[in-house]
Amino acid sequence: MSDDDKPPEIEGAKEKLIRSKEKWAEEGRLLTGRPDAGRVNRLPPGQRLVTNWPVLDLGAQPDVKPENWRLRIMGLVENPVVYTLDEFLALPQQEMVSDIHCVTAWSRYDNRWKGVTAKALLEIVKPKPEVKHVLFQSYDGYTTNVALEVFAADNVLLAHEWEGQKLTREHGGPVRMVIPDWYFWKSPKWVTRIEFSATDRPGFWEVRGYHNEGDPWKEERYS
Ligand SMILES: Nc1nc2c(c(=O)[nH]1)N[C@H]1C(S)=C(S)[C@@H](COP(=O)(O)O)O[C@H]1N2
Ligand SMILES: [Mo]
Repeated sequence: MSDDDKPPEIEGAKEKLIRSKEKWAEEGRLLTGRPDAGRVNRLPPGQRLVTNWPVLDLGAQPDVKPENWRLRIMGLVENPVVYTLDEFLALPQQEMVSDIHCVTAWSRYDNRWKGVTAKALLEIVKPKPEVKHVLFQSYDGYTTNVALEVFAADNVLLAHEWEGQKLTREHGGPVRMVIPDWYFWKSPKWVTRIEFSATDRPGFWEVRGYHNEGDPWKEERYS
């Protein structure tokens, strides 16, 4: 049977199919490796998009003067460090764009952060083989926890700039964590201590009924 013999409507359908597959390829649909890889829908279930940037805290926004800020990275590591802000800003810097998903159901797209990648810090401090968890402590007493592999993701940043401006006090300046793959309660503001540990220690919200992980695509909101 030659091509000319095929009914025209079947030819049309095939074209359509090919075009839709082509579009999938362009969008990278069905690619895995990152939780949001190739997602056509960027908005996780139960979330609504906002264009403002809500502020969430425990009722206090610590006033950490740049000269007083310290970041201590400790626990089961080969090279524990304590950085002043100047020392931290002298580390290799990177810009990254990511979405925020808050467990209170707002999401904010395309936040441009600048800071030091978690990957870079891991290379400096070198966690020991038995490390499985990363525990954070902040200047307001807030704590939270993530698995080592979550901290080690390519898109995790210790940020001191947002949209080209110094990170404001209300959003966690001088320096906050940005862990875009998890709900934002896992991204501590005013961070001052990062501890590498063999055992887990649930943080402020995790002991108050929040999920120990926090994947917005799985709606890991509450435990
Ligand atoms: N130190 C500290 N970090 C924190 C919090 C906090 O209360 N204290 N709140 C968390 C919560 S619940 C959210 S949703 C985000 C809010 O960040 P934003 O205020 O910059 O939007 O910060 C997270 N990090
Ligand atoms: Mo939150």
